[in-house]
Amino acid sequence: MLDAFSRAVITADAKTGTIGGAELAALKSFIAEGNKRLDAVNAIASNASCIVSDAVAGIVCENQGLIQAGGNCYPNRRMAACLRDGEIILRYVSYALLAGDASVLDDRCLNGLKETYSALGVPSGPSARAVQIMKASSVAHINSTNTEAQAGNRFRKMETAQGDCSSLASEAASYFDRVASALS
Ligand SMILES: CCC1=C(C)/C(=C/C2=NC(=C\c3[nH]c(/C=C4\NC(=O)[C@H](C)[C@H]4CC)c(C)c3CCC(=O)O)/C(CCC(=O)O)=C2C)NC1=O
Repeated sequence: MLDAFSRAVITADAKTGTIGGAELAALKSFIAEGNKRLDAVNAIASNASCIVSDAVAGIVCENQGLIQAGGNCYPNRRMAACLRDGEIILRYVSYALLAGDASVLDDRCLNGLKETYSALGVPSGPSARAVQIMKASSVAHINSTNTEAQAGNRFRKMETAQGDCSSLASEAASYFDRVASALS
């Protein structure tokens, strides 16, 4: 498992080089923006059960066959496994965002997941769709653009300093896209 720092080291070592100006500048900004990153991780982690249950409710709403006999969220044992998988995926995305590197997500969550899903008959379309809904919701939480209209009585605004989190939001989005493409 790598993070932004160890990634810079192995990249330099692979070229038998020193860690140069561009890498140091990137790490400097990683540190300078560190509090924002922690807030972004917290925005996901503190809202995880809401983000996951909303995504799974969404795929069931769009595809009711999932909870009927023969569907992969039926019976409750499978629904529970599905919700648990959503939590697992979101947790690894939050680790990747904390580390500033996708390797923890790749190695400990995505490696072999597609094969596991196809062996168990977990459908890839709804899985990828659940990941996309978690992405949209997480990005809204990071950017603080979530609204009462979307969330209803579960609406919750994080008490963070307001600022530009767009690059962290797109970094987080890229980890969700990574999950979706690993499953397809
Ligand atoms: C550390 C990383 C890690 C991951 C990622 C993981 C995933 C994982 N998901 C599984 C099952 C499952 N995953 C789902 C998920 C879904 N079904 C749907 O229709 C939806 C589209 C989707 C939820 C969004 C379901 C229903 C099962 C149970 C399938 C079965 O037993 O028939 C299984 C098989 C074993 C089990 O049931 O626990 C694994 C290994 N386990 C891990 O340890």
